[in-house]
Amino acid sequence: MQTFNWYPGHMKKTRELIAENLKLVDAVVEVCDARIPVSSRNPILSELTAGKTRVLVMNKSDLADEAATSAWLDYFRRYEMKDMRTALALDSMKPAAASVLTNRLGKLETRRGVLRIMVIGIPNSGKSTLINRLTGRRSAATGNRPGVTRGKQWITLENGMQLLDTPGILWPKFEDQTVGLHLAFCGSIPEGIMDTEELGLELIRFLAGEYPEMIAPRYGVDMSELPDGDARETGGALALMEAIARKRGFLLPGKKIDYERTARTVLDEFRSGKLGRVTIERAPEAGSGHGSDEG
Ligand SMILES: Nc1nc2c(ncn2[C@@H]2O[C@H](COP(=O)(O)OP(=O)(O)OP(=O)(O)O)[C@@H](O)[C@H]2O)c(=O)[nH]1
Ligand SMILES: [Mg+2]
Repeated sequence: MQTFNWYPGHMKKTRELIAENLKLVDAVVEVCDARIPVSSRNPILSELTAGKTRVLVMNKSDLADEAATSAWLDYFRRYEMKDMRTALALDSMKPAAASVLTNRLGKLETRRGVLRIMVIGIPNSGKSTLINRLTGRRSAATGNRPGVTRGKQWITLENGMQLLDTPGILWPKFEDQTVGLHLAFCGSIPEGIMDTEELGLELIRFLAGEYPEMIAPRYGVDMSELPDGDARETGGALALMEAIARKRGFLLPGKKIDYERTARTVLDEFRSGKLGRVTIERAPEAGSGHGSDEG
């Protein structure tokens, strides 16, 4: 695995922006990605907002495994309720997300008459989409790539509640390369930081191990006929990737495999949910205590 890092200057600025504005708000809504509840939670943000009332939103729950999401909600409620008021799963693409969140936020207390909330999280987790869902219009710019929001933006809801949208931030050093890999799978690290072919291969390897019943029929591949055995190993995953390419006709002149196109297709189909609901990181088993379990 290549090593890579992602912490451009604007993320350092955002960190300062969050620190400066924290005293103005009653609570913080942290938006993470329900498919990767470990890697999509920025430890810097947890540190910065310690002591503040926090609401955790597991967003993009429409793309995640439902049972895995419930297990995570249980876990968060059990182990992280110190200053976290609540954890909830949302699909910000659906109108219902608005009332679910405003009901919860409406229960928070404010010292100023109007409730002020800061929305924070990693890039591409859906912060601006969620804010637009609450306002019912396109108040904040959104996009299918990380780094869309570039500065702070206050938005006022009809009920008077004020929301502060912030740019998504990562942290300077990933403690573990799988964190970077999972963030890249879910599109929270810009294209080009990681090699697309390698990223696609790693995703295929993960899916072959955890969701074989999903990937094999989707691409019409019979896993037992793969020449290189276990698709959970790199050689086997490469054979699966090549089988997918042949099935889809992703070939270059001379019948060479178009790895780049195959990788991009599997990544896109995973990210958009066409492959089905996938949770990459599972909650630790109840009773196993704290700590994270990279799935
Ligand atoms: N399927 C699904 N897609 C979502 C959901 N929420 C947001 N998206 C999509 O995720 C992408 C990123 O959304 P944004 O709202 O721009 O994300 P952001 O967190 O504001 O990103 P930055 O401003 O870059 O930090 C967009 O393509 C949204 O349509 C969700 O709940 N489900
Ligand atoms: Mg945004």
